[in-house]
Amino acid sequence: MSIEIVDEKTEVSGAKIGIVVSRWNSSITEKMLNGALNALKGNGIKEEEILVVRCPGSFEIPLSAQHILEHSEVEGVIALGVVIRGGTPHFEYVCDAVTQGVLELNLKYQKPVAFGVLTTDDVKQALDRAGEKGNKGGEAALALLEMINIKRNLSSK
Ligand code: DLZ
Repeated sequence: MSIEIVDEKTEVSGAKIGIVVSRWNSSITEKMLNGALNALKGNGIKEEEILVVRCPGSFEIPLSAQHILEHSEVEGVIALGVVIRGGTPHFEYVCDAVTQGVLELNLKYQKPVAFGVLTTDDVKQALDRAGEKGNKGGEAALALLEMINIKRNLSSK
């Protein structure tokens, strides 16, 4: 008997990918978008296979991602946003809404929607996670590619 291992592989070819990026805190979300694009292109995704949709704020991310899933042929979506506690009186509500919304899309469409939404105490923390000390947009892109590979692998059985 042999053990089959389906593990982290991020190289993907021929996959259309959607990215929804919030314009709120756009100087930070655009850095995350660059991180995501670099990670995709570095792992076999061609520019013409990437669809980028910008939306007003993180609250609008789930519906925007749903539109992408409904109206395009993507294999998955990367959700990018930044919610900063200090500047957001209803921080918990926005965070809960986007987190729950993204989770529901994953299960409803059975396609990965990677969660690249920063929820931070201040701008400094957000900047650190958007390029100064790693890039969560790039990390979300790699998570998405891994999930696409898991699905491809298991659906081919
Ligand atoms: C209104 C608002 C506030 C105060 N803060 C943020 C934030 O830190 N990050 C973010 O992505 N969006 C924020 N928004 C906008 C909401 O997400 C949403 O776009 C508006 O409430 C309109 O529905």
